[in-house]
Order: sequence, then C-alpha cells, then structure tokens
Amino acid sequence: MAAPGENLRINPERLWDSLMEMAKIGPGIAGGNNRQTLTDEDGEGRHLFKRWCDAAGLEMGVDEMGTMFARREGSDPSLPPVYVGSHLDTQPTGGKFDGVLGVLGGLEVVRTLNDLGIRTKHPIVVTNWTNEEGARFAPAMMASGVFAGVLDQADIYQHTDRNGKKFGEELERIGWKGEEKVGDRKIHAFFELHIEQGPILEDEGIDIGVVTHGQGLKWLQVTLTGKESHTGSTPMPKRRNAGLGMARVTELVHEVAMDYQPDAVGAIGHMEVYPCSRNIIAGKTVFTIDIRSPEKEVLDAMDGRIREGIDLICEALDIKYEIEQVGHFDPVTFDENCVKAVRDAAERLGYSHRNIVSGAGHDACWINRVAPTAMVFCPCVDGLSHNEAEDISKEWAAAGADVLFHAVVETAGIVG
Ligand code: HGY
Ligand code: MN
Ligand code: MN
Repeated sequence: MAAPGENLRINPERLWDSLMEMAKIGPGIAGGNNRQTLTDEDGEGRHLFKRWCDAAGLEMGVDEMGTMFARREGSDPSLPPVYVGSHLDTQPTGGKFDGVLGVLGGLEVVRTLNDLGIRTKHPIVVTNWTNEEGARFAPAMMASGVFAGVLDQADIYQHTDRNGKKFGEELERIGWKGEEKVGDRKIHAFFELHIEQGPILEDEGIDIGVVTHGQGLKWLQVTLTGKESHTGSTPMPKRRNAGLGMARVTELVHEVAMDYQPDAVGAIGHMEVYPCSRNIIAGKTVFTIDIRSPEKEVLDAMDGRIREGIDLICEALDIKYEIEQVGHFDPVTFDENCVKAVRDAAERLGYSHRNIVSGAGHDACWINRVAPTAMVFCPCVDGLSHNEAEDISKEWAAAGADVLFHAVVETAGIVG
C-alpha cells in the first residue's frame, strides 16, 4: 500500500490535552493514577473514551470481557480492520501514560484522518483491552488473553480480587459487560503504541523503539504455611516462620535472576503476611514471583531452580508450600511486515529509531498469536513506570503517535 506523505502528522496538542483529561480520572496520591480495572474510576474513564469516540463518529462495540472496539468505517467494510490500541486501566500507583498513550494515540490517528478527510480501504478499530495490568485481578493482559484463546473466559469470570470480589460480577456492576462473543473479530493487523517503561531510548537519545520482540513472563503465586506463635516466648529452634521463608525466597529469586544476566529479571512485588501482628510469628505468607527473560529456555530454567530452592528452604524451616502459576506467556516475535511498517514510518518521518525488546508484557503479546502485530515505543523519563512519577514529553508522545499514524494508515491503505 502507498505510504502516507511524510508531511502527514497528528495533532500533538489535542493528543496531550486528551492524555491530561483522562489523567484526571482516578487520580493517584502522588500525581499519577489509580484507575484499576473494573473500579468505578475505570468505568468513568471508559465513558470519557466512549464520548470521544462518539464525537469522532466511531461505532462502539463491547465484548463479553468488556473490551471496547471503536470502528471507523473503511471504503470496503467487508475487509478485516486494522486495530490500534492498548489499555486504560492502571496500576494502583500507576502513571498517566502506561497504556493510555496507546488508546488515545489510536484515537488521535482517527481524529487526524477525520481532520484530513482521508478514507482508508480497511476499517480502523481503536481498542481498549480490559485488565491489561493484572494488578487487581490476575493474570495481566487478561482480556486480550481470552481474545487470543489462551485464557478461559468462564474461569476468568470467577477470578477474585483481594476483597473476594469476582471479575465477572465487577464487570456487570460497572455496566461494561458487552454482548459480543470474545475473539470472533477478525484482525488484519494490530499496532500498539506504548511508553518503553525502561531507560534505553532516553539514555541513547532515540525517539522511537521499533519493538521486534517481547520477553516471556511467569507469575508464580506461592503460599507458605508455618505456625503462628509468640515472638517472645517461642524458642528459635521451635519456630515455623513463614515470614522468614518468604524473605529467603525473595533472595533466591534475585540470585537466580542475577545468574542469567544481562537479560533475565526477577522480583516479588506482591507480598501478604498473616496475621501481620507485631508479636506473632507469621503463620502464613502469600506472594507472587515475577520472572522474565527473552529466552524461553532461560525462563524455564529459572522456574525450575526457584521451585527446587523453595523446596529446600521450606524443608529447612519446617514449613509447607503451594505454588500456583497464575500468569505465563513465552517470548514473542512480532510480525516482520508490521515491524517494517513501524521502522519505515520512523525513517520517513525523520525520527531516530532502534530495534528493541519489550521488557514489559502488553496486549500485543497475546494478539500477536491471532493477527500480525507490532508495537511502537516512545521514551519515558528515567525509564520509570509503574510509579506515579511516570512521565514523558509532549514531543515523545507526538513522535510515537506520528509513527503509529503512518504504520496504521499505510497498512489500512489510503483511498482518498
Ligand atoms: O506486567 C507487565 O509487564 C505489564 O505492565 N502488565
Ligand atoms: Mn501497559
Ligand atoms: Mn503496566
């Protein structure tokens, strides 16, 4: 397909204003956002996005996982659309741009096409995938995982948050459970704009990350069971300390990840201690191990070593353990043609660019299983994300959305 002229650019002010407007919904306590999936704040953000889509003349569809699909018609409605989007849900102490830049960048693509009166051959669909973060309800990339056929919807509906609320019930409660069967939509190609969430682009002074691969991930939820007892009167040799077990597993995860540098990573971000009383030995701990690597063999090796290590730690401390894998996807190689469309767009627009592997998981990682997919990264300040201080410049947002525009429109084809 003919490429758009290099002079075609999105409207950076409008994009930035929309980002700042969305950021007012579900404010955090330190300047970021807390708009967790299926909360009232998520519902409010969805309504704002829908109002903007209505104003842009898009037709909204919602599926049974609550994912929102805003369609701009093409000259040939029978053709599978080009999808563009990301997620509006945030971490509990999230930033203003993680996910949101991809959804509103996709909306800006459509708004720009409307401004210019350009028709594309393939329809274009701007997408807000439900529960990408997996913070309130595990796993991450949940709705895109159901769409790609790797997660079971009926099972997912039963997943509960820390307060025992069920995913399916919360989706109904906020009024965003749609009618569409999940996964029926045919996708010609999917493009996702996202902040890098790492330091490489900023450190190297590069405008655009051409994402060729995504690293693989495993989330192992561990429950350690020891025995509650008095912190003062229980002799050390008689303690069955689940808190000590969690501490040793935390060190183990770090050591195993350090053995596979420079690429592997590992940490424990979610930790629960029971009964969490100052003078009671922790009888139970529940925590989630997050390990990642661009190489499947390394990810599997880390998994195995950690499981062995947990067994030895628990034997030494006379505590029991259960391990449940609550999230997993193998390393991803994005579609060559879509990646080329992103690279050619950056080149055409005169933006500096480099190939890059995504450290974070994204909806694109699952959608890549059912449609040709690629991602566009822009830098973020200090590479910081999943932190309320997450920040980007207006110029970075505009560059990313310009490249997204060109990759999407070239793939969808211009007919006038
Ligand atoms: O965990 C991730 O990589 C993504 O931010 N949900
Ligand atoms: Mn994200
Ligand atoms: Mn995130």
